[in-house]
Amino acid sequence: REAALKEAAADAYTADGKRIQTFANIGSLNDIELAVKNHAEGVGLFRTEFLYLESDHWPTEEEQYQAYAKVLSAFNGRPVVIRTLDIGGDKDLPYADLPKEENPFLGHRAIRYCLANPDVFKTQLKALLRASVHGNLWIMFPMIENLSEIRAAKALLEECRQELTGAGTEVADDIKVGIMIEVPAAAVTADLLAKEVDFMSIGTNDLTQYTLAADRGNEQVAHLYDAAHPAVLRLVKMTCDAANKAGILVGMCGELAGDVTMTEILVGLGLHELSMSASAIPEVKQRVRLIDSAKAKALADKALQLEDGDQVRALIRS
Ligand code: PYR
Repeated sequence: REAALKEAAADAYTADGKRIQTFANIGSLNDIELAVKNHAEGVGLFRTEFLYLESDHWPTEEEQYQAYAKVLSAFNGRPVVIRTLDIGGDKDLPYADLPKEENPFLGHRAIRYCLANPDVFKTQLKALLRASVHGNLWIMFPMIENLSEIRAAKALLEECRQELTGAGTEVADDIKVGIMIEVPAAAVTADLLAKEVDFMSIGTNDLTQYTLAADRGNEQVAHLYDAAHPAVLRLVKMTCDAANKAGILVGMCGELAGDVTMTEILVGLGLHELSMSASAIPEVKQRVRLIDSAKAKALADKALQLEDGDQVRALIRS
């Protein structure tokens, strides 16, 4: 029993010694406890939306700082990937006065909204920078579609840093900056985007819906929405290849990352980090330890040649 407890607490390596980081997705401050208890090796997606959704006003820099400092401290030097505000799409804010859109998922959401509203964005970025001294902060921009968005977001981040340090506020100097890959265009041009960032994380929920043009909330097309579709897996592979070539970290934080039946294929596609709901971590860690990375790569290569998600799942079962 003691050995089992020790194994649960240990970091995950494949049978042939390749490190696969198993991180937690966190959607509220209450999630921190289970993530720590289940030995998450870090946080791969801290969704900041709850701070905005649970508030009746734009959360202040101080309110945000408290939340970010809390999660950074709880993870004690382990990486904590905090995603900047991802509103729009299916997430509305009463006090934000977002215009009604015909196609909100193709509309003014996430980084697009933040770049157009620099006051909102800078408040969040300053709260993040101030909190950075409490741990190992990685900042992640959502819904990136092109290079100029990354450059504009980084320029605002730098502006915030200058303003804070100019006023004598301490900011960590080793903050990593990355992007989510959830728009097909970003996956296809991942080699270009990789030059501007320290890490990339694939959001398979949005990437799947955009790749297959199937709204994940629409029952009539739910049968088309399948993250195991080889078209999605090929985009994952392109992203991993680009990241590995550029020598940066590549992870996954969509629901696919917590599907233990997919772990071997995901490792075979070249991911370094899988971020999931904390409840899935123990099982995924166990699975990682059984994997031989050469066999996983062969399995992934086979999956990429199949016709649909059902064939991919049949391959896994066999
Ligand atoms: C996605 O998979 O789209 C996320 O935002 C996690």
